[in-house]
Amino acid sequence: MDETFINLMADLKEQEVLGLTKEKIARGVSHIDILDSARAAMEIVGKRFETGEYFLPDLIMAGEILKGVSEIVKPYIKQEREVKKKGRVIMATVEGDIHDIGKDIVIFMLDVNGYEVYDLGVDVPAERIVEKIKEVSPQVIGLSGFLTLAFDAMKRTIEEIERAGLRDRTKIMIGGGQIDERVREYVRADAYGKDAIAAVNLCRKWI
Ligand code: B12
Repeated sequence: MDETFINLMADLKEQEVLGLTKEKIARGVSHIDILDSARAAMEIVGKRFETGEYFLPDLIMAGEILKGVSEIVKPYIKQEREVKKKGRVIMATVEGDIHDIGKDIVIFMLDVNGYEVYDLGVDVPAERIVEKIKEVSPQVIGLSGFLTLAFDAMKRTIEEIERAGLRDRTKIMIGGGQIDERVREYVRADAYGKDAIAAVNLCRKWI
């Protein structure tokens, strides 16, 4: 891992981080190395947010930088992993909820761990998720939500999946700020994951 990179990213120096990422790729530095550093930086950002040193716009900025880094690095990962994708995962923030930083971190982690992720975005109605399941037959569906309001949207989504007769073919994991085991029971998902690492572990277990 590269301390300079980690510190620049934790300090939210977007241009420097993106420049350094391109420079590393050009020098042939492994994408695993770059992404490990990015992950370490995001951990620092999370801690600074918890302790009140960072505020909401900083979090959004960090999410943007992470997106930028992964966009630069992704084409190189795809080349290496095209033939050996481990499985298909649909990810969405449920209807009525537009929080996507947590979802995008999960997607990023699944992606770099070799899963084919279909990102449906935010405020996604149950019907769109059902359509996408029919289209790509994922092994896992990940529903994200940060609002209390998201509980019912998740419940409805899972009911729609059941109604379409697709529930038995897929595992459903949920996560996001307010989500816990009680919510999992309420919405009848297969598992709750507390963070992106948990999401990767669930996919490993299920696929
Ligand atoms: C950033 C933020 C926003 C940003 C979102 C930007 C974006 N692009 O996402 C903006 C400013 C847009 C926003 C808007 C609103 N927000 Co807001 N927001 C937050 C905040 C501060 C941080 C959330 C976040 O991104 N955290 C960072 C991530 C990385 O944290 P994380 O939870 O550790 O992420 C991990 C897990 O959640 C997990 N995970 C996430 N998804 C999934 C999915 C699966 C399948 C798995 C396994 C795991 C998993 O993995 C992630 C990575 O490790 C929270 C407060 C908080 N402390 O949570 C409020 C918060 C969620 N918001 C809140 C509210 C009320 C709103 C608004 C309604 C405000 C308003 N009046 O307009 C709107 C909602 C609009 C809407 N319809 O959604 C409330 C929700 C309260 C509630 N009980 O419903 C909170 C809790 C703030 C509060 N204390 O009041 N918000």
